Amino acid sequence: PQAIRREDYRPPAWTVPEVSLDFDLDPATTRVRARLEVSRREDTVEPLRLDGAGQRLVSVLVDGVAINDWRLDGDTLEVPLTGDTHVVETEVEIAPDANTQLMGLYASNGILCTQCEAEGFRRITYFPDRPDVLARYRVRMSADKARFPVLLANGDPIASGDLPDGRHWAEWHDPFPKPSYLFALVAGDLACNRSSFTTQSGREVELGIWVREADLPRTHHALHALKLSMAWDEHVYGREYDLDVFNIVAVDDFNFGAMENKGLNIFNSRYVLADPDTATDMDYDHVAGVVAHEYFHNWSGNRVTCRDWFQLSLKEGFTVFRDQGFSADQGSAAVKRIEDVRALRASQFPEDAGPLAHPIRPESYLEISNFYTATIYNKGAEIVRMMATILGPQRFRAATDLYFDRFDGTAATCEDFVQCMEDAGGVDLTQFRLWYSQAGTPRVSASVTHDAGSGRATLRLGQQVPATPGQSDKEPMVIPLKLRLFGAATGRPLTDEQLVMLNQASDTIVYEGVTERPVLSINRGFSAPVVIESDRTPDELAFLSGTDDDPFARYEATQQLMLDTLVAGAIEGGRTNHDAVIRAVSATLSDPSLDPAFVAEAVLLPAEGFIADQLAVVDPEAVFAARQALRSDLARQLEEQWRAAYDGPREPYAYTPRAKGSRRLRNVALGYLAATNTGDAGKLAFTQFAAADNMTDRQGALQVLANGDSDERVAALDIFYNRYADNALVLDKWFQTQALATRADTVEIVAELSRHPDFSLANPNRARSLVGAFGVNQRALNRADGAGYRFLADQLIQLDKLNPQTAAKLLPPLGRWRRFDATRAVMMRAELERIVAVPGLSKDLFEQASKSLE
Ligand code: HT7
Ligand code: ZN
Repeated sequence: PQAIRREDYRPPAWTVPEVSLDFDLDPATTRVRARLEVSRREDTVEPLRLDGAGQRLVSVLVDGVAINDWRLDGDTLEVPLTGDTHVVETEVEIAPDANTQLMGLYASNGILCTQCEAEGFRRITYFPDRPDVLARYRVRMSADKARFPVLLANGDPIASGDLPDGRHWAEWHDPFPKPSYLFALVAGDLACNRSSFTTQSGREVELGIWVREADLPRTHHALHALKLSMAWDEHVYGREYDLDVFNIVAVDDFNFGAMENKGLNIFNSRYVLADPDTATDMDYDHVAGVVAHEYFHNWSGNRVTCRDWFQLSLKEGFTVFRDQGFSADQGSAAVKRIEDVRALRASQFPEDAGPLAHPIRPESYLEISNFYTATIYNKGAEIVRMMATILGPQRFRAATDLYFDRFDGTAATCEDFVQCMEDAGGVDLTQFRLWYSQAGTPRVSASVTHDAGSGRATLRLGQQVPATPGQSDKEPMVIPLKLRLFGAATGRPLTDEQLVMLNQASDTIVYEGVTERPVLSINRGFSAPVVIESDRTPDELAFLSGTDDDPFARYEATQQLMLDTLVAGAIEGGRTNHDAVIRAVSATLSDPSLDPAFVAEAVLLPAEGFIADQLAVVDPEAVFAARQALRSDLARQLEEQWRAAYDGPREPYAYTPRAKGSRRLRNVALGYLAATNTGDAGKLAFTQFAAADNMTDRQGALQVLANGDSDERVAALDIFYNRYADNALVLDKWFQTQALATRADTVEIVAELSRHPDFSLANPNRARSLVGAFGVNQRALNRADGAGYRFLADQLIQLDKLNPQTAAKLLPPLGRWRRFDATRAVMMRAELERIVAVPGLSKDLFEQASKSLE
């Protein structure tokens, strides 16, 4: 396959100001007539080239006359045109029922729906399917009225009516020019939870959440989150909604979380449906976060879109930053920051350190859908966050206002965004731009020395950006570090918090008048997405864990202390001294001033994957053993505190920050109580499981049971399965819980589950719940006999035939072979080679597997 390069970008030869689409909808064969008003850009002599993929071309007309001198170059339709403006009409046939890739127009449980980002529109009709061609769309749909009573598209509804043969039609018009990736239609038997929102300028917007009738009671949280998001974007960014309607449709088969189509968002039902019986607190948070994310795209993505797909982080990084801000404002900002950093470390740091590392603005790709990555999204958000930190809140808001104003209705670049930050912020971001072009997570060294006699403290900082594929030499980055010094003896702050811009390979900062030994609190609030390597002692980390005034830094000190202990344990292969961690956790548990939600995060051990990332050569069994040893020591030595946390005052079920925090801490405590191995752990978990009046408590208990081998394990899994056999989203949890289990026989269990009648690779949620969860289960995937690698590769090869995008997303765990011992590395490479050799392999999976072998 041919690589697409950023440097090859050329503006489109033809623009398409107006499009009319006419869909004769039928799941087996849908007929699409497209009428494109095309306009030649000055001085181009190129023919009109329209992208296509997989459709059957029926006819081509130019200015109302059928032509035969069109040409198909692969999937591209070339139409020779002589004038500067023409009307080009095409008619094609497509087969939604046969579409298992879930790109373009497809069927999901009887609903016809579309997914066009990034390049799905070309699977519907011939079009210049690139984000810098903005057109106004008029859409007419006709369909069988009994099967598809609801017909939705982008923009506002214009007209509808009945047809003689039991069919009906509807017409929609979107007044905002948009790229083809934002096109959407939905046809189905759907019920609507309706409401309205009055914008800040007094316009009434009709809101609708469309689902199957039976799911209506589970739509209230999403609707509420939508209204909160609309108000938040007005309040925080001054952005108002611009159409008369805003619809969200939930579908069960979806390659991603959701899609921000103009006025007609289409969601994976997982991010719409929630009620206490079926959704955990985390599910509720994700629903609100994804609703907000898609809504915020209306400005950061739709009104201002991307010039080309290399600029993807322009909309995704910025929109993640915006949704993170929204979620932080709904509850504890500190806990939200901890969750976001935990997610970054779990998914983006390994990506940045592996064979698929890429900058947030990549230079080339084979298949763009492989670049919807944690780097583009989450690291992209961190880079926007750093600019917000550098500018401060007022200037950052002025810069985003300028950006929306300057680029409204256009397709912009990352450079345009940074230029607005400079223009409105009055700062020079020349060197900062390296964050857009250099991959790899910078490592920052920090050490403080103190001369008690002179009262002088010296902070020495250094940075090193590791080599990544195609980038061996790196320039020093601009790294904004929030830091503060505390007195070790008195616990007093010795300095104010300061923002240090580390922009050279090394730097030194001298503090005078420091009368006691200082302890360094650095990268407070995780001000930069870097790894800090400091020489702080276990005592100093324990001190910060108990006293730092920045909650994130306090969490971080506890984690660093745990991490140092676990790494030592994994390397030494035996018991290391756990005392400092036990003291720090005990102090955190007994500090009444702390929010229980924060305590729950702070006392959790770093994930196995993150511990492994610190090692030169990963020994997964040693990592697992070190983590289990520390976990059971913490469990036994602090048993009374865990029991007190578990038995403490309980909130009745409510989705409030307070009640959520109490459930979270109780579930974490249950996990530790189970790790005491005192025999009654299974009973305690089962009692919670059986008595739970909400999914958070039920699933929390089930995960504890699934990890162990108590008698109650099988009973609980059976009860859970039988209770939720009709609910696909909850059955996903049943599969996922077992795939994540830390048992020695998880590979066998998962292989058995892949043959379960309820398992199917055709549904991405189900595939991710088993195969995706298994891929992040360090112990099971990396089993010494290679059975885990084999299972994963087998599943990916099968999945690729149905849904290449989803298969490609699940491949990266196999690409980490360089991090393991020679035996495992050979086995992982063998599986990658087996994948690459499959005849007819998709471009998606080929790109991921072949790059992983390099
Ligand atoms: N912008 C959306 C991306 C997306 C997507 C990409 C590839 C294949 C399928 C997809 N569905 C949605 C989602 C978002 O970031 O909001
Ligand atoms: Zn997005």
